[in-house]
Amino acid sequence: MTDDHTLDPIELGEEQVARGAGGETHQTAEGTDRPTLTTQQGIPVADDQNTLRLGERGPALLEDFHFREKIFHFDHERIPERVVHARGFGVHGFFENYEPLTDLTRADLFQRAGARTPAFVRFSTVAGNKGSADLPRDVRGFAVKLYTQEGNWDLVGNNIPVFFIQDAIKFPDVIHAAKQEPDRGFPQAQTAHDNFWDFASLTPESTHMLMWIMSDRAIPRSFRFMEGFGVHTFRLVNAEGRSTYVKFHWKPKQGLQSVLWNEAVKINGADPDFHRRDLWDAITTGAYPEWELGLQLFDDDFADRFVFDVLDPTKLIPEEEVPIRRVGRLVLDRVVENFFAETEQVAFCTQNIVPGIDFTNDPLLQGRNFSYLDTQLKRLGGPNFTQLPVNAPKCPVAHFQQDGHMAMTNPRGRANYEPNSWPADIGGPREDPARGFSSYPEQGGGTKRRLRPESFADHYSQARQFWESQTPVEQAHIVSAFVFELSKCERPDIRARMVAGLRNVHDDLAAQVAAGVGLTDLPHRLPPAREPITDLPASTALSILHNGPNTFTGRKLGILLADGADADLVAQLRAAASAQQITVEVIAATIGGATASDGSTITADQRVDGAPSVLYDAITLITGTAGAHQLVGSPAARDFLADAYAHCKYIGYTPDAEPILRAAGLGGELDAGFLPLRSGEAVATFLDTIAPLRYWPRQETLP
Ligand code: HDD
Repeated sequence: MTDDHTLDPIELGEEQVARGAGGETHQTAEGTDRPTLTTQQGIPVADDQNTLRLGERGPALLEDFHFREKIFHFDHERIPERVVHARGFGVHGFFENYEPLTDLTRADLFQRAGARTPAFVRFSTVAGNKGSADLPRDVRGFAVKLYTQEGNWDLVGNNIPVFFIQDAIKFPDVIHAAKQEPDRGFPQAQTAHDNFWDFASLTPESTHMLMWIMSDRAIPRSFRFMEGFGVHTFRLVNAEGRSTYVKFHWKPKQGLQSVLWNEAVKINGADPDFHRRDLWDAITTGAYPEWELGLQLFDDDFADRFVFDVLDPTKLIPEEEVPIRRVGRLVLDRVVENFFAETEQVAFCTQNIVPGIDFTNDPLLQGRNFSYLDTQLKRLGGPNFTQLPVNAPKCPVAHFQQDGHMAMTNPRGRANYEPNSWPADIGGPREDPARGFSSYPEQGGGTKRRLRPESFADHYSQARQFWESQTPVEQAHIVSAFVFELSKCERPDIRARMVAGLRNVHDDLAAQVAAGVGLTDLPHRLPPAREPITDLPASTALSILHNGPNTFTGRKLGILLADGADADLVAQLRAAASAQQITVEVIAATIGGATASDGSTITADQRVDGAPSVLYDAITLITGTAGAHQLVGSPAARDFLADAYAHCKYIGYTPDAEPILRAAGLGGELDAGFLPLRSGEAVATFLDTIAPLRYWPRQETLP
């Protein structure tokens, strides 16, 4: 400190040196070149530590423009969070087209094999506010902006192929019911409360989606391991104007994977940023996640004979009935430079489609086409949000729209209207009927009415098909999720009404949920609007476990280490893991690590009480005898193991480590999910064995 109480530059840490936008640089006391701190007006700042004041202990002066600008700007940093999908994480990438699809669509991005289209993808949860945790039980948004040469195409989808409601007019109701209750402002980021289940149990059309959100689809292990769906039926339109119906799918090359509910609860505490960190780590280490774009293509004949209405967004088309054609890949390979500029300011709008793609009359889609544009005005403050770099098309833009808040790219030339008779250089653009977007000339007409079509009346058959398509492990998880959520409802009549609705799905499900919430008598089933079909064939595409990865690649292995650990074994594990793009983290009683058997120090990435085993896909326990006894005394280490066991994870262990297993209550005969490890002995085989990710037979033996 100097006498006049200003900070000496030498005392400023790295982090205190503000980021400049470039500009003039100066030599700091450490001898490095850094930009000079300036105001927004570019005026160099001499002192950013003290306000301008009159006298040593006198009042601050209004004249201090730097202070006023700094505080003014800070006061206005926040913009309204999204009314839904507030918490999200966006990254850049590209879409690569496999082969020309000219027979199906004139959309530019599908015209050439190998053509790459830049993409921005934002994943999100729906109900939680911006600062909520990553792993509530919730739908995940999967919004893709494709910057094509003929304008931006936004495919604003979810990780679930159906929706709660059939008509957009019910959207405010379903969202109000799901989010925090208005009088108390909680519970946040969860549907486990009376309002949600009150609405859901009174809205039979939500039943199919309820099955999906009570399944492990709603607690994905990471954004990388989930599917995406465009949900609605859209149209592809080729150059001759022929239309083909299409449903869009994103298929993760990494396979599907979810966590268990008990893990999700703990992950939210241990690392509320679990999903965004995972994506950030994967991309920054070069393990770029990929999805294939799948098209389900069908015509009017199929639509007419399909047992459900293809315009009903609560229905899917089983892949077994209309197989998926994979037409390209989406690769996410670049993290954002600035979270606010990109992830917060990105504005997806379902009405952003390009020539060659068109809407259908799905009433949910039609309503969305109003809502998204409208919400961006509120959120981003004016009509020029399209000029923000993340939203701006990467193809030429020419129009007569002008002015408004924050106009940055303004039309040039004299004419700002058309028709006009000015020459081309100042007369502005003209429409082009041949190249421009034209809506598919669908026949319409009928009586003006508010109604729900009769063809939307079946609310249960596909919910039952979903249930019957799950493995027993997955069915058990669905039952527990219903029981958990309904047990949080204070009103018994809501619980009973929901169970009465589930009787239309499957009596096995209804009976198990009823037992779980303590209903002694199964309530009468709710009268359905239409009798459900009970013999739809099971579809393996609907199960996560049938679509697992069968490789540990891209997953995370935790090594709990203590003194006396076999250094060779750790080195071999690391090498084998790295060859398969598996992330390894070493966890120890202190962040300093442990002393290995050869006397070397193995440093830790995590301290055991900061890295519970829920953060890892499998664990290994590598200790010497003395080290094992040190860990026995650590509650965090015991929890680490007990949780890994209860979550059906594979546990590799060295023989000396057995005392900790016992201390964690894992006595008795160890099941086949425990894998003894010795250095030199087939470490790669260990990695192959843990490829199924969980040792599910254990679930049946757990209390
Ligand atoms: Fe929506 C955001 C997905 C129905 C109104 N929605 C939003 C986002 C996703 C979805 C992924 C986040 C976009 C982002 O990351 O910025 N929404 C869906 C899907 C739906 C759906 C798959 C059904 C198939 N949504 C839906 C309806 C309405 C809205 C029926 C209104 C009538 N959705 C909005 C919104 C949001 C939004 C209020 C909030 C923030 C935003 O748009 O940009 O306009």
